[in-house]
Amino acid sequence: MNLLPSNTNLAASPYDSIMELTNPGPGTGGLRPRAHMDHGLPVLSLNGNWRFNYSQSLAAAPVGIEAETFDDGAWDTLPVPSSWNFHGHGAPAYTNVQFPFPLDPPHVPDANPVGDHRCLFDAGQEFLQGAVLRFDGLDNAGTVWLNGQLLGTTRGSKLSHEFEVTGIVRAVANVLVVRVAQFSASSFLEDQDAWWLPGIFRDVSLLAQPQASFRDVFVHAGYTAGGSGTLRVEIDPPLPDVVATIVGLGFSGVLEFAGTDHDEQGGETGVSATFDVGQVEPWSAESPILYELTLSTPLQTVRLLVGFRTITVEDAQIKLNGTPLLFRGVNRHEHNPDLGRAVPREQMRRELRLMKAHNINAIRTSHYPPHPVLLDLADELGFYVIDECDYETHGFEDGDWAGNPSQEPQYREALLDRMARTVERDKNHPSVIMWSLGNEAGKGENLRAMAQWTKERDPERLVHYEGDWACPYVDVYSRMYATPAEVELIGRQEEVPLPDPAQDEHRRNLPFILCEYVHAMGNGPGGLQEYQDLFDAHPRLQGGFVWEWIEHGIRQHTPDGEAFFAYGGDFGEQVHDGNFVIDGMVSADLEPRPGLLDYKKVVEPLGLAVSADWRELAVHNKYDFLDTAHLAWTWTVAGPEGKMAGGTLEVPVTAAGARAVVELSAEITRELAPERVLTISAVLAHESPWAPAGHEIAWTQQGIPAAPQPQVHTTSGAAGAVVEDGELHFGPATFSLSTGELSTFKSVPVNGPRLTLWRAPTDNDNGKDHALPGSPRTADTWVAAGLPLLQGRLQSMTYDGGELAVRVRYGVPVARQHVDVEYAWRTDGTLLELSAHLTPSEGWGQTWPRLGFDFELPGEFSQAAWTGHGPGQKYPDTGMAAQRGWFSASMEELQVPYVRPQENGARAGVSKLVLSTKPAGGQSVTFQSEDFAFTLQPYSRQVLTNANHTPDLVADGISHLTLDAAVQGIGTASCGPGVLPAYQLAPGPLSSTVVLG
Ligand code: IPT
Repeated sequence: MNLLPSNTNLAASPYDSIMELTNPGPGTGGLRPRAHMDHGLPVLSLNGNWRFNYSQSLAAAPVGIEAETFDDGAWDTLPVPSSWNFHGHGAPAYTNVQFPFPLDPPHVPDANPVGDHRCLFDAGQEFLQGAVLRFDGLDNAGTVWLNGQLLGTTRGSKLSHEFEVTGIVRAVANVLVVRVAQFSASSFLEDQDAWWLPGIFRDVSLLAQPQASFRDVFVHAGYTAGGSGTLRVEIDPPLPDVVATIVGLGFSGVLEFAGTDHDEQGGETGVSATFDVGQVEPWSAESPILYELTLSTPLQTVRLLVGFRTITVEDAQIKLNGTPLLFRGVNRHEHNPDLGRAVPREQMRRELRLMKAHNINAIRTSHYPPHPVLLDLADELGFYVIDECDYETHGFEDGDWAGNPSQEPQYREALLDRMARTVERDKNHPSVIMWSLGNEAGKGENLRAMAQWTKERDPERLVHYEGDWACPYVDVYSRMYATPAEVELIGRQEEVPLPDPAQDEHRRNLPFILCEYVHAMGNGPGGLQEYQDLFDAHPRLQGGFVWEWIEHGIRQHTPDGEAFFAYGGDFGEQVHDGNFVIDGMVSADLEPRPGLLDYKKVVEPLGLAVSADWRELAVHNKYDFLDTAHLAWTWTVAGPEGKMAGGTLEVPVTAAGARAVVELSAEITRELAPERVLTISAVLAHESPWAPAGHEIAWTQQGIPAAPQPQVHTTSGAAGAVVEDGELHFGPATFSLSTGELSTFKSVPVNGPRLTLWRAPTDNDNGKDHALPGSPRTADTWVAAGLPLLQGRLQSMTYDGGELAVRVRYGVPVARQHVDVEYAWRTDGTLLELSAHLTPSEGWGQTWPRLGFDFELPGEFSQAAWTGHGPGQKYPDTGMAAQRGWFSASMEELQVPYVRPQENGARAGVSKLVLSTKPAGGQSVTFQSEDFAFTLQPYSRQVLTNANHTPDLVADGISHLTLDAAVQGIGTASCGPGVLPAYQLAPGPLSSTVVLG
């Protein structure tokens, strides 16, 4: 028996002291952070297939893996970069605010998955004079060995980490070993609202870095009021005889250092004087002009794309080159439905092109710095970027932020390290105009220290942080999900004062942005226009960033191969937040949701309006910098038969911010007639890097496409009512004597109408209105009122020789409240007119989701053609993208495949709907009414209500049609304010007439 020395920790793993998973500090052994750039020296990508071994815990992980001689022959193969959960190892897990492990910092759970990675590579001679190994993203804690030597550890999953490998790397047969633990003390700093996805998910590279080469460059490129560019360059180390050239400006010269800077780690930087490079084209998101700057020595040429721009805060406004900005922004997480956080470059480009094509001009990189390539694209395509540090501690909020790392000294170094890694990596990007300290991390001295460090290092950009509303160390007053009413007060500088007058004075003079607003979860967001109107009205309000850009659905397949998107809880997680991760303007595979189309319309950079007499077009150029010279103009006149006339339009060039009124030609004006709609569009005159020529930027319409309503003249003998074979025959229709409902029309089985007050709750219906703290979920109030269980009881059916009157009382189980409906039917033998008079009893709640009538037709009636708003869906506070006109679509096309199925697809402002069995010709039934909405679905509302994923929506061979006389708005209560009063549907009496033909 061996006696153990006293104090031996029997539970320890031999790797504990190397991996230091409970160390709250930054990683160890790495190099100081620096900019990403084309450094003009050899780079070897180590991306590819590596050897991989997955263990459920450190205790279960193999030992000796770092040895060159370790035999990994039995290991799996894994692509790097990757999120290993997407390659058959472990499972993804989703939580929003809550941590899925005990809140016991800096300790990590024993069930801490470990991924061991091994890669064998040849480097070549060019790396032997000096080299650096770089990881661009490794979630969460890495320990790295090269050729058996420990290099160190990484902390900060979405930040770059570099290790010096000079003297360790060999020309051939290098063995790189990386042990990744899913959780560490730093997991408490990375509580972002996303899947927990471990892995080396960004590039790994080896960079040649000989002694006498640039380690780092910081380019300061400004723009003066006089129109010239200024340049100041910091070079680490301060090498002699560096030639700086900007070919596009005919600028070239040897850099002279006006001084040197020393950092804490002993590094030295040469700082040039600021010099004037002459007249330049400034950079902006609207006109992203970049110049290539080269910095050359005999050994290397560094290439940087430089944009000249100056960002300031003046008059409580953020200004770029002296001009106030308006952010039309989105929050962007990194996600791919098949790969997790390892987002391919082509996807990044596609995402940014899609954003530009939808009039988006700003990105907040929520809540961590993005893949470095994203910022290259943002510079090139033109976006204002709030670059956010990889930092969130939201799960500490419960319990009043006790132990929050923002205030804990033990986390201070790690937080400063994260901030430095963010700033240093991205400091040369003109698109980055603000640094953000992180998201939802409470308050505390560590945040102040991060802000201070940032200001000292980069005084030429702004500092953002939303979590401390007193704004003590930031340049912008930023909030999330504030109501329009509060935003308006802030816009007027009339917000509720802070207790400390000095702090209040400071904040009241800061510009305001909504770093998150209008939660794009499911059907919605409602109420976009109200915010935009405020941004337009008050200069202090500089726009906002929609939460969020992309849904984080994970593509899965049913046993019979049907694809669908999975969300939280679908992978057996014990603790999860369900579909709260599905809240984007585009699906996980980048299909625009209706909310994106609405956003494009609401933020369009032109305010256009045509006068009622079609004689004038008013143009308001809402760009911050661009005139309208890049646009071409088209007009179209449409009617029931489609496009009637159209052409191009001459619109004089209007300067940024200016307004003009253009007289429309007689060719257009003479088209004015009832049942005609004029549409004027501003489109790209030429191809741009993000859209082809002809791409629409903005549009306006004049004219109402209302179909004339048919009159039903009942002449004697046109239609008597007779009872035959147990049914009532009335003109072209038959009715059930037991329900009083229509059973056939024109020999087509048509069942209905049946009053409905229910909709399959949207995610916003399921939310709690932030504006009314303590209020219940709206959908719960509807369920409590029994709306899903509404049932009719036929009270009477009478025929007076002209009119058939059917009285039905609709009630709900348990309760007394009810709605009485009198259906009055008339016919001229061909047409059938229905007037419904509805009288609710006392005792209903505040709102109803809808007031509609259900019909069922055979499933072959699957083609809709309508007059009204389209082609997309529209609810009272959404659907700004829907135009007025004449549209058609199949039943399938009418559905919006929300990941968690819910009410969708209503077409509004409709005056005529034709349902047919074929796109053209075939049997048809027509519904006409002054102004209604319709939904047409291949499954019942109950199926839609109960579905959790799209494969649950199984067609039942029936066309389920609902005609709505009124609809409740959508709002954005899934996170934010609910439906604004103007869009709420209060229970009340109503009369409505529809003619079937
Ligand atoms: C806000 C978070 O900042 C964001 O990351 C996301 O979770 C969003 O909510 C909802 O999807 S915080 C919220 C509690 C106001």
